[in-house]
Formats: sequence, structure tokens, C-alpha cells
Amino acid sequence: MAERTVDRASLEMLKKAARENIGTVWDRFESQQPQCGFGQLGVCCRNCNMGPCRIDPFGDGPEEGVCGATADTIAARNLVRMIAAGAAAHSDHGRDVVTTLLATARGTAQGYQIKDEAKLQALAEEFGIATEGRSKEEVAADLAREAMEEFGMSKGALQFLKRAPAKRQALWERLGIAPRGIDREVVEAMHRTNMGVDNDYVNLVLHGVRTSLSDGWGGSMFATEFSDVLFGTPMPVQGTCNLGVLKPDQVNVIVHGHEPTLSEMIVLAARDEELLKAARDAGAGGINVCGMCCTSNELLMRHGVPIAGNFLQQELAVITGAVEAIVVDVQCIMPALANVARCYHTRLISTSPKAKFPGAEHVPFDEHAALDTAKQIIRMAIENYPRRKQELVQIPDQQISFIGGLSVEAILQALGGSLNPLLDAVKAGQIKGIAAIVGCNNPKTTQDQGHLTLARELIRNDVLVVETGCAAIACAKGGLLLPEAAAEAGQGLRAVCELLKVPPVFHMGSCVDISRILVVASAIANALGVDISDLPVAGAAPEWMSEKAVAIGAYVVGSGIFTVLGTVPPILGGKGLVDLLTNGAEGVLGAVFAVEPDPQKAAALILRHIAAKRLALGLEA
Ligand code: BF8
Ligand code: SF4
Repeated sequence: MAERTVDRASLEMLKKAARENIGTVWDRFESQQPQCGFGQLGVCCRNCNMGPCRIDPFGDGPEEGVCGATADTIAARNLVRMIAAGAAAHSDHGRDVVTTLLATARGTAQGYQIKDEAKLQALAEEFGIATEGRSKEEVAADLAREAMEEFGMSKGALQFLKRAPAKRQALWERLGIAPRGIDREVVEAMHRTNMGVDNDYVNLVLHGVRTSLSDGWGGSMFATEFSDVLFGTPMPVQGTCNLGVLKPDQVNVIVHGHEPTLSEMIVLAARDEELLKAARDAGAGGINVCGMCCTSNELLMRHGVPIAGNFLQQELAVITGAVEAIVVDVQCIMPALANVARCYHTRLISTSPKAKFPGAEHVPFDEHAALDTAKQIIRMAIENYPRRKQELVQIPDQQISFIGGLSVEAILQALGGSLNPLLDAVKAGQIKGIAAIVGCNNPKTTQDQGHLTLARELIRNDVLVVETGCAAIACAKGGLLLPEAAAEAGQGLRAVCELLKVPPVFHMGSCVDISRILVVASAIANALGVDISDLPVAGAAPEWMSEKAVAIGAYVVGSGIFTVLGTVPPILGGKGLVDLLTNGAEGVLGAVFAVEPDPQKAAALILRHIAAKRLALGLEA
């Protein structure tokens, strides 16, 4: 079995967990071994009650399900359902931000305001909404209503698709995969994968790509853009990261999950004078709000709030014994947290009607009383401070500073207002290409090792790396998000980073902010007059685990970007399907997937791909 982690803070907490006899995700992973072979290959189906059915991968048993579905059909249907679930998660998050913007515009939301008027104006223009002589609230209300239309189905195609290069838009049209409505594609994915509907794996995959595009160029893009309007567009900010951000003498509150609508209010509430006084009265030196997973990325990007850790550290944060409350909304929250929290004084507080946890306290959060609710939650944490069991407290002495907040706007600013310096560096070969490393942690691989090894290998070879999600947190912990990390880069990239005073690895935000990466890729392609698939760029998800990552992988490939997966997707039982995704898709979408668990070899694949694209563009490899 692989080493559990390369992160020292995590290692220290794993030892503490073992001493205190507390099981973690790694122990549960071990107790699941061996994991079901049919599931791993994607050839089990329970889409109807004639089943469950499974296909024998060795050819000794049945080759079809009861209905006659083959391995390719079953694996493709399962894959499309993963994409639909992932797209639904991102897009439903996007919808919540849209709803909050509407409530803010109408004056019915509490605590929120429209922070980025310039972005509001730009979006209004993009959506053809009049701005002349109108208040920002009127414009925002119209914009939010337009966005809501895009979730259903009214206009034929999503507005943001127009941000893609013309060639890509034409390709989507020609293939019939331009998404028509965000919810519509998810619903259609569920319809098609229902027993006895779409049984052609090629046709299924095409709709899977369409569904994923409705996430990347739809739901996720709305989440990003509307969060910027409400909470401000991120600008470079210094943050600190890892479990050492927890403070021994303060009320520690961890916000974990995804939607900034909750966490923004928690941050605001923690600055309330009355509550700060209450904390002091309880014997604490202050209130320390830290983030976990993508919520932390959202808060870091806009407020510099410290990041306690990435996905596999959620239980470990509680195991420090120093967390008064872990406040969660939706996505990537392990139900196991309730059991771990019980071993300490930690209160696990769920807030979303969509996500309840047995063993958690539920404080319903909605935008109409957002600030009051956030204050109530902070008060619960303060009350809990005196219950901390000092003998169980052990905070790893591990924290590191890093730079985050590299939105598209921030990158443009760093480049002096235009992409040209970046393009010139790419053309001159100082920067060979750009790689996006994104996604999760997964106990199937050593925590953070895939992210760090791949990023180091790429920057060493003059590839600029852009990151989001738990990948970005991994590299923050590894010191790669500091300008000093340019010393690890190749000569060309190093010179560019030193000139611009930027790190060689850019933290671009949470997972929905991969939409920012799509915008940058489109801008570069447009500047060169080519399609995204012509660019020396690549994607990678070395440690992915979530269905959301499957949706991301599909829209990244669907947008023309070669993508390497580090953990094996559950599709290998469908031979035709595998050939389509790793080979055939090149001729259709101009990009394919590769699967490569070894990050060194993954880097080699990416470097080879970038060299080939450079040659095709007439640039020196
Ligand atoms: O949306 S990278 S483990 S936290 S799924 Fe989850 Fe994966 Fe982390 Fe954020 Ni993204
Ligand atoms: Fe079996 Fe077909 Fe039903 Fe799936 S849909 S469970 S393969 S009969």
C-alpha cells in the first residue's frame, strides 16, 4: 500500500490519531480492500431491477446484462452519470450564488452587497442588459434573472459559450454538443442512461461531454463570475496554509465545503466587536476562522483567510483537538467527521438543507438572515471554547505562506494590462506551455505527492502551472506558490517569474474557478487566431476522487485540452469506450484523456504533448 502522505502536518496527526485509537479515511480505505473489481472496471449496472448485472472482464461469464447491455454501454452509462452528478454539484452551487445575487439586488438578503461593479457592468454588456442610467441593483436583478434562464432552457445555447474561440464554438455546433441549458443537460443525461434509452456508447459520451460543457461554460462559470460580483474579484493576496494555522489560544472555527455565500458571512461575523468581546470573556485571545477545501480557496482568494488543509486533512484538523466548530455546507464533507468530532469537544455544524449529517447539529442558513445565522454559529463556537480538552490539544508546527488570488484580472494586471508579455514568452520558448493541475486528494495515492511531483517536474521544464482546488492547496503546502519557488523552475520560466515577481505555480481559486482557466485559454487562442486544441497547454488531475472531477475532465477535454488522470477512472471494462476516450476523441474533439498514475511519467506525457503543439504552431519545441 502507498505511503499515506508526504505532508508533515498530516503525518503528525496520523500518529496522534493512532495513539488515540481514532480511525481516519486511510484506515477505512484499508478496510475496504480489496475493492470490488467489477466496480473498478465500471462494468456493474443497477440501473433497473432486472439487475444488478455485471460483465465478466475475463470473458468466462456473461457478456451482457439481462437487458442485453454490453460492457461498453454499461461503462459509458456509469461514466455519464458521474459527469451528470459532478456537473449538477458545480451548477447547483452556481445557482445558489445567482439566487443570492438576486436577493441582494432586491434588498432581501442580509449582509451581502455588490462589491465589483465593473464586473457587473461587463457581464451586463455580455448578456445585452441595459445599464445606462440604472442602479447597480436594477442591473444585477436583470442579470440574475437572465442567468436563471440559462439553468432551464430558453435560448438554445448558453451565453458563455461565446467566450470560446470561434472554431471551438463551430465544432460544438457541428457535433451537436453545444449545451442548451444547464439543468436540461443533466436531466437528459439521467434520461439517456435510464434502462433502455441510449445504448450507443459513442452517443452517450457525446452527451456526457455536452453535459460537462454545461458545467464548465455554464454552472461553474456562473459560480465564479457572480461570486466575483458579490464578493469581489480576487487580486494577489498572501495567505498561510496547513494545520499550523490553528491557534492554541483562540476560538478556532473551520469553514469547510464550497459555497462562499456561507463562509463570507462567517468571516464577517467573526469580526463583530460584540462577538470578539464574548470570545475574550470566554478566555480566548480572539476568533480564528480558517478554511478547508474549496471554501478555503474562496476565502483565501478574497480575504487572505488561512487555509487549514485540503481534502484528506478534514478529519486531521479535528484531531488537533483545537477546533471549536467545523461548519459545513455542501460537497466533499466526509460523514465520518461526526464520529471524529465526538472524540473531542468539536461541534460539527451543518447549514445546508441539502446536506445533513447524522451526529451533526443543524443550523439552517439562508441568505435572508445570513449574518444573524453566521453570528449564531460563531457564538456556538465561542461557548464551546471552555470545553476544549487541553490534554488532547496538539497543533502541528507546520504553516507556510504563499500567494493566491490569481484571477484572470489579476494575471492581466501582473502582465501590465495585456496578455502579450505571456504570449511573447511562450512564442520565444521562455515558457514552453501552460499546464493546469487540478482536483482532489485520494487515499489511493500518497497525499499531495502527485500534485507536487508533477508541478515540480513541469516548472523545471519551463511549463507555467495554474492550479485550483485541493491541488493548489497541496502546492501551497509544498512551497511552490511563492515567488522564491521560481528557483526550482527552468531558466526561461524563472526569468519571467522573477521579472513579474510571481510564483511559477498560480493559485487561481476553487474548483468552480477552473472556468477562469477556460477564459485564459480562450483569450490566448483568440490572440493567436487558433483553437484551444492548437495551444501548448494540458490538464492534469493527479489525485482526483470526486464525480465533480469527472465532469471537469470531460469539459476540459471537450474544450480541446489534453488531460492526464492520475487515479484510474472506473471505465476500463469498456474496451471500446477506453479507446474512444484515449484515442478516438482526438479526431472529434482535438483532445484525449491519458491515465498515468506515476507523476513523473505524467509530466513526460504533458511535455511531449506541449512540444508537439509548439511544433505544429511553428514554434521551436
Ligand atoms: O471542489 S478538489 S476534494 S474540495 S472536488 Fe473536493 Fe476535489 Fe478538493 Fe473542492 Ni474540487
Ligand atoms: Fe441489468 Fe440492463 Fe437493468 Fe442494467 S439496465 S441492471 S444491465 S438489465
